[in-house]
Amino acid sequence: MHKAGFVNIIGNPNVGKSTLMNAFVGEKLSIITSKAQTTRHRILGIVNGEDFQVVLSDTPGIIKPAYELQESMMGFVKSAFEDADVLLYMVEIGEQELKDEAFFNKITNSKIPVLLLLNKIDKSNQEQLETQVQLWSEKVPNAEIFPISALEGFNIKEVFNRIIELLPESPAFYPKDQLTDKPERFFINETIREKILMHYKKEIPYAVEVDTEEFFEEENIIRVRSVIMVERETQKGIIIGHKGTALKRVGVEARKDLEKFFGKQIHIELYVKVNKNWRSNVNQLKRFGYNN
Ligand code: GDP
Ligand code: K
Ligand code: MG
Repeated sequence: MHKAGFVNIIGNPNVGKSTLMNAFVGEKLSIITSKAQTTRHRILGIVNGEDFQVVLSDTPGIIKPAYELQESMMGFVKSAFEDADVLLYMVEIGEQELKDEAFFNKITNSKIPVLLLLNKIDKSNQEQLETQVQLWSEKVPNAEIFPISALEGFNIKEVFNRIIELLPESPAFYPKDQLTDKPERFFINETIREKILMHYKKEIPYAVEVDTEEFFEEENIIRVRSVIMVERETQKGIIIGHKGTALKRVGVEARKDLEKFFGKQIHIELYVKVNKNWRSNVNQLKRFGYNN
């Protein structure tokens, strides 16, 4: 018998959704930083076995949209409710507030099985853990609760086994050697964006989008040319930095990660361009893959 289905990870920003998805897939498909809104898209990660295929989807954290880009990000979250066989609702130890009541009601009224993953238990003690498990079992009575550490891989296997049990009998949806639905360029864009999130402060990370305009794969090397889009001239100066050192660091760190990801040498050419208000411009957003 072969099982296959869709498993969607939802929850507040920064609880560890992308960390979990990468842990399941065993590859860094989703970028991870300590900043909210690191994940902007819905990203599929596929785990293949002889008699199963689990199609996970990582989504942006649940927020109240303030501009067009965020509207689109929440569209990805909404669709995650609609096509799942199993919902993974992730919360973190110490989390109290539910940022969006409507989403929370969808979870508690879900007809789809819900696994509530209480993450980051590596940061808690036994007493705190027991209190939190009690709390969440009252808040979401329809869920099965798994205390986990996505970062350390604790209890991950148990969650995975339960997912497989819950999946319907079905042939695979994607070829068995496929890991994701996203093209190579997407991972280049995202890796560069991760480095920007890590190294620049305040509004810079949120004003940035990356677009890989050229991608040439040769036998021993991949050559790419990517543009970093910002909204204002001053932001361009900050991204580049004194004598270009700041931008250079982004390029060097992204290259190291991407060489691991592709298993090949990579040459990245980076440049910065001002593109006013791309976050509010529907046509620009479509171009960057936010149409959903
Ligand atoms: P997302 O916004 O829900 O996708 O969260 P991320 O996966 O980007 O993680 C947000 C932050 O929490 C990052 O700094 C992670 O390293 C950290 N994190 C994720 N899982 C764990 C965990 O199990 N334990 C601890 N201590 N930190 C974690
Ligand atoms: K994050
Ligand atoms: Mg994320």
